[in-house]
Amino acid sequence: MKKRLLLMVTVLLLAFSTPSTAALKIKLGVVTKPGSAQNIVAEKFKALVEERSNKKIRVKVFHSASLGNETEILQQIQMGTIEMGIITGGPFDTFDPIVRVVNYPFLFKDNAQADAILDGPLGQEIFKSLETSGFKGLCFSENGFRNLTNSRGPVRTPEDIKGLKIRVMSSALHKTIWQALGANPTPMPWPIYTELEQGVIDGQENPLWVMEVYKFYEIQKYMTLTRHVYSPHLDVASLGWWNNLSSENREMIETAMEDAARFQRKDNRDKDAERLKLLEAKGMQIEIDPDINAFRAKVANLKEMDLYKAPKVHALLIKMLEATK
Ligand code: EAX
Repeated sequence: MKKRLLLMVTVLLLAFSTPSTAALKIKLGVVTKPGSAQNIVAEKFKALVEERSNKKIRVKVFHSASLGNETEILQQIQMGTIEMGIITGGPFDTFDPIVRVVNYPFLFKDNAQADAILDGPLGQEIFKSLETSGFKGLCFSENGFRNLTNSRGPVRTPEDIKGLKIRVMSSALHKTIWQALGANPTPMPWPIYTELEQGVIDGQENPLWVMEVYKFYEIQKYMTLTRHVYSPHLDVASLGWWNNLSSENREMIETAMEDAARFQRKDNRDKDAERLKLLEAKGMQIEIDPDINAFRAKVANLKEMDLYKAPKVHALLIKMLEATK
């Protein structure tokens, strides 16, 4: 008898303790594999937001392009079939050319300057603009400063990259930069190991972590620390979905993403010195002191190009160039 009573009480308790609202489920897309910069942000965000919400918010990270390439992930976020993404600045610029402003060559001097500007009002102007195309920008995490690698020969000056077949991100800006530098660029979505291995392309450009995590040292003998573009990720949500969230959930998601981004930027930077040593030990020949002024001169007139012609894009570029002088 006692046992049956206990059972009934337990059943009742369980029935009434079931949360009245089901957990909020978030699908988050990244194009890279575990251990990559994007995945470190995504996993940290998941851990923080699930813990802080007592699992009332649940995040499923779809990695390694299982939801498509970055352009396709962005399209699905626009439609609202995916809630969030950690997406590299490059492919973003076809959705809103204002993103070209952050990818402007040789814009930021160093990490501290990039953080101060992207976390400040100029970064917010980019996110404000993105609302027009259906994205809610939460914050910036980072890929990092991009460097050139190739399998053809050492590169110290723009002369050395004449005709070099290089892969660039799906971005008109990145294609234009490499054309201006004298290379022969082809836009392709990530990943690109096979194309490099088979010699469809001679080179590519990415931050140091990529050469390590994707083992490019196996197939790219030469690296040049060009640091030609500071490459952020835009950590975004679907605007329609975002607008329907409770303010409590928005607050929780936004602060968790900001904390994840800060954590990842530091993590990425802390590891760079070791990465250089590792890549050298793996046999890469690294040019640490290229003729940056010669590279700069080749892209000096980019700001006058059509890429930056839209009035709001041009206005922000001018402010950004002023702020980074
Ligand atoms: O993070 O496509 C690219 O070159 C990106 O930098 C890639 O997602 C690696």
